[in-house]
Amino acid sequence: MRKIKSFLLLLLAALALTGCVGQFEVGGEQEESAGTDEADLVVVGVSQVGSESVWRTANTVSIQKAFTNEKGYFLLFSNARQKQENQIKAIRRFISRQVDYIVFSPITETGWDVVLQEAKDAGIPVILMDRQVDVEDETLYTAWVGSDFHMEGENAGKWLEEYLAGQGRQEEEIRIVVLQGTEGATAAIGRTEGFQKVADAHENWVILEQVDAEYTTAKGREVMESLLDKYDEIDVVVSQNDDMTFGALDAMNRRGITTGVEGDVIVVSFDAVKAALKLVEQGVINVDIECNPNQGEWVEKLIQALERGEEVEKTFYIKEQIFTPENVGEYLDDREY
Ligand code: GYE
Repeated sequence: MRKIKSFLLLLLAALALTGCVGQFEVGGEQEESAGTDEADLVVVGVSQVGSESVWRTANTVSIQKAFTNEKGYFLLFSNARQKQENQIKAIRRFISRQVDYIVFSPITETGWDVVLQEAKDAGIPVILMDRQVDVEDETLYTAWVGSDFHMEGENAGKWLEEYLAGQGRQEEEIRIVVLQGTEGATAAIGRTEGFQKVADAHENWVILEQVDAEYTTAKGREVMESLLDKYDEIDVVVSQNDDMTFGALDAMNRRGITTGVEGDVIVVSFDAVKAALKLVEQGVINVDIECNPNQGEWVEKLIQALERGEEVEKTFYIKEQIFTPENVGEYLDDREY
């Protein structure tokens, strides 16, 4: 038995030397890496939140495209499967491996001071992607690349304001439910606050309930079902990502409730992934507030600048837009995710 074990270890070592090992496991967590010798490459450790949504998968693809061996990078990619403790473990592994940069999308905003201090003490720059951290000392990270979630929420509110005005419903009571993303995540906080700001200016808007549906289709369906059990009349569903929207639509369809342009319930969604944009085109979803997942290229540009020894901006907002049945047609064909 022992012989077999040492043979396997030798084999693994030999494969590692020839650069043929495409992925490896450390401390029970799997990290995937491109299969080339890392010696002359810039080593980047990326800790991703999970694979909870279509948006997240597109975000991961953008990272993988940005950090290739051809471009001079050795990428260590770790999927935290929606658990903060897994992200903390991954960051610690990156530190002990002495990577050149740590990139990560923090699942929630709090709880990062200690591990980011460890990265700082090790002299490893940290770049935040997508979501932000709430830390005492802002120097614990170098820069952040992501979306203006507050503006996204506000845009959803402003769109609804105009839409209802167009229907002459400024005086009528408008009953709204909100499916929120992961509690404590920057995207959920910003979208909630931004929408609330507009809602506060309308006495006739009644937010019946805001419920955490974790950014997944399954949870979106479950939460929507319980809201439909509870409230006889819902005029608007605001769903903070497309995956939850798919679940909510399913729950409504099953009860014969129609949605969208011609339907009973107005649906406001976020992300704007291709499958949802098709539903916008069909008039099933009224509006989709874009959140752009293609952040890899921007993170890579930042790292290039840091490699040249340049100063970089602390915050970098990605451009995004709003899709309605009127404009969606011209974007649909080119949508990759
Ligand atoms: O909207 C959702 C994802 O943080 C912007 O997380 C991101 C959100 C995105 O799972 O689909």
